Amino acid sequence: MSTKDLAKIIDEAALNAKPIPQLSLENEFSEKEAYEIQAYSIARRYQRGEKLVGVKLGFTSKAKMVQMGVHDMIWGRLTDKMLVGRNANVLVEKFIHPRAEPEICFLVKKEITQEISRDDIKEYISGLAGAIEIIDSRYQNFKFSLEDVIADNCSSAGFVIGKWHSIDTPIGDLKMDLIINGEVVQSGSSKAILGDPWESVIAASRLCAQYGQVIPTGSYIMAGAATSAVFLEKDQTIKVEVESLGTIQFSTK
Ligand code: OOG
Ligand code: MG
Repeated sequence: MSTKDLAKIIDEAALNAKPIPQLSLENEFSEKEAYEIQAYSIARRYQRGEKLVGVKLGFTSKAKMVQMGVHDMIWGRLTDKMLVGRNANVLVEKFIHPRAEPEICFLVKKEITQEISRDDIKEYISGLAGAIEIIDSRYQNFKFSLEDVIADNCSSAGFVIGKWHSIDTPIGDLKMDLIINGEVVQSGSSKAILGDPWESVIAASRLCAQYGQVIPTGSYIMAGAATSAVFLEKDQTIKVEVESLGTIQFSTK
């Protein structure tokens, strides 16, 4: 099957919240082709009127790589349809088997078209916030190869952004807790994200430039989770508490 045909399959699985077998079981495709499938599947979303609002990194922490059995960093695209408002009440049936994870989000001040360095950060980034990502693999049993998950837009399904803070806020080693119905279910540090979440901004700039994806002004960069992700059920309150950055919350129904 062509990468375009595979993109249709993965897009429809997401659209209908119907899990599919791993694409790689019946089709051989490279990492480069996996990104092509992702791009085609997102193009289908754009055709339905969705807009690109940011990019995300995945597997930037050891905890996530170990949980999912993969070995490399990946990136995906975020659209306006995935943005979940703070304190929103989200219908779990919209998803296949959603999980939540604690993240840090950055606000892009100036379009990024090439790899940037630490010295460029002030020019390109205007804010940072605690965040929650909702991931939802379109593959049965949340099981995939690295190529599969890239093709599946890195399981992207939703994200909630907390209040913006100054980029001068130290974020190198902040406690990050994921709390479900009042119980701390995951606890980690922002340090788990590539040793320092700012490294995710650099990595996003490099990877997006490599694949010809501009990171637009006003868009978001999600750094990747600091801890493993946890399955969601209905009637839950999901909170992420990030030291210095406050609490981000939503609920499920
Ligand atoms: C892939 C997405 C990984 C992260 O923050 O590491 C990711 C998955 O775990 O299904 O979003
Ligand atoms: Mg994530």
